Amino acid sequence: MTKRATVESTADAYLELLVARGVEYFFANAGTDFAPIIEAFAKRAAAGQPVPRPLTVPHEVPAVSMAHGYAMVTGRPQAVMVHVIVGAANAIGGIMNAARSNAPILFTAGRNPITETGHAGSRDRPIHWAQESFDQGSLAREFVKWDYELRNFAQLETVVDRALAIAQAEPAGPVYLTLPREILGERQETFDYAPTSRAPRPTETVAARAPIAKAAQILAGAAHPLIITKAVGRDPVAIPAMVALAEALGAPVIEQFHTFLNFPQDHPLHGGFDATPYFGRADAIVVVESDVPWFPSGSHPRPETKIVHVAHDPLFSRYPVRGFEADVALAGHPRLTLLALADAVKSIVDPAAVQDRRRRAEEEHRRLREEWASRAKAAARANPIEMTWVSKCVGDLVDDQTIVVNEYDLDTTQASFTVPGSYFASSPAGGLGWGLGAALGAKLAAPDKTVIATLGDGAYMFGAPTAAHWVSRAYDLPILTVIFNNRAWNAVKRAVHSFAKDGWAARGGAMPLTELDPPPDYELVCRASGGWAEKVEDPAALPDMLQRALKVVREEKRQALLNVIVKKPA
Ligand SMILES: Cc1ncc(C[n+]2csc(CCOP(=O)(O)OP(=O)(O)O)c2C)c(N)n1
Repeated sequence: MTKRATVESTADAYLELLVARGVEYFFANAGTDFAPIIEAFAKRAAAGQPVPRPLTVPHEVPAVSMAHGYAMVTGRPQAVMVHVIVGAANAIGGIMNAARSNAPILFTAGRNPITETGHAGSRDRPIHWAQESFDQGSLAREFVKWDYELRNFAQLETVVDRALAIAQAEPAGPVYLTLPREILGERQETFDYAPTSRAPRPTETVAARAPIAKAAQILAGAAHPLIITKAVGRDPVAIPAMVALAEALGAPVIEQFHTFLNFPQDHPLHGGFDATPYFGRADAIVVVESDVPWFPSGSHPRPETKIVHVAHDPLFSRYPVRGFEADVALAGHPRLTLLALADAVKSIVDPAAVQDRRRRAEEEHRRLREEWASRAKAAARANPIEMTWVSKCVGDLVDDQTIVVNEYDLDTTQASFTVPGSYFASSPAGGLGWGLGAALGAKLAAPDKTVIATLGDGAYMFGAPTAAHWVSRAYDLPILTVIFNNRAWNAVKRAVHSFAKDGWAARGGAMPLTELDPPPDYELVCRASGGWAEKVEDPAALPDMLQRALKVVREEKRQALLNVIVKKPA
């Protein structure tokens, strides 16, 4: 059974279809290629027809990051549209982030008209010659799961449904659809389409019984099993399955380089964020959704340690080189794999050994918390403010209605994230500028939650803050931004220290190419878009300032920003 809609153009039909497919938002950074789309939005508004809500985002980095933020909270892809090749080029850092974080996005760009005359959408601007490229899809191709150019009206439904289905199929990720202006602008009268997508939706998968049993044998037979994870929490429902496996084994769970909340931090088997101290003893390790569980050139497991990988794609096949070895690799939905493993382990493991391990893991859990608390205590009065103290003060604000989007500097030892979907960190791709947009997208997805973006001053600047604060005000998305302002790119400095310990750069004064002094008054950037924003230099004032900022966000529903001046790294 099909549905028939009266439409004026392909663009009109496209919007009709996006709504029918549940796409709620259309994050856009427009150009001349948008003319048929803008006309269709206006026509549908005048006719009272539904549309995905159009949001103007005046820079492509936050535009893509907003769709990323929305997808990481809801799991659902939204549409992003940017201006031909130049908009796509600006957006691609964000697409790389989304690809490596498995965030589904329908990424689209107009395609420059190819006809010089003869169509409603033919070239009529000087840029229409220089903005054509030989292969526009190639700009994004390596970092999307699929790309295509819409060739004609007849294929609209098939192409959009295929794009959305591929984006969401695991491992999820962005897809790229280019939309030629002539096609979008073509006159149409009716559009017949199926009310719901009939594109194949691959079902959840789990490894066969034999490899699960083999992995369970390895784990149940180990004296010191260990679980390392980075991103299994992308699926919040997988977290109870992680708990089930950890409890079945009595094994500590380490969130190493984590980009999601993967295991409740207050669970006694949460073993912290650094696996190094465990490697000497671990005789079996389960690596769960982790592209980089350790550094082969740094601290790593003993060669005889048995390794089990659990992931949608344990090969991380989109990475050119990744040499982490495995004795058993269990592909499929980690939630199902972990539950199956937990069941298999329970039936064969020695309960006394589990009890014993659990007792030791709990002791270590307590010891670590004491160590982290004393670190915060020591930092509390330090002036200039220390990063640890900012982390502790922000950490104290986290409740079960908070989402933190962390691009760089929040130290999670100083917080206690326990609710699935409450913590998100930068993509493994590390394209800076993600945090501000992702926090706005998260707020759009979870309007009743308090969203806090914790950003380095570097990360803040990469996030096109003028555009992001504008979006926050224009679309009523009040978030709290906390800038950890060390007036430097410390990550780059750290890389230099590790590359050339005590070398020229480390011994000299100001390290070239890593300094951000003199710092702008970032609070003024937020105030320029109607936000409440202050600079904080006194460590004792920080908790109160954070409370005031939260009040602004929660009660006045206005964005807030704290520019926290912290100790400058060497
Ligand atoms: C788009 C992009 N450009 C450059 C880099 C390289 N880079 C990695 S970390 C970093 C500095 C981050 O600075 P900041 O956010 O202030 O945090 P800090 O390192 O000072 O803690 C830079 C420039 C990057 N990751 N992404």
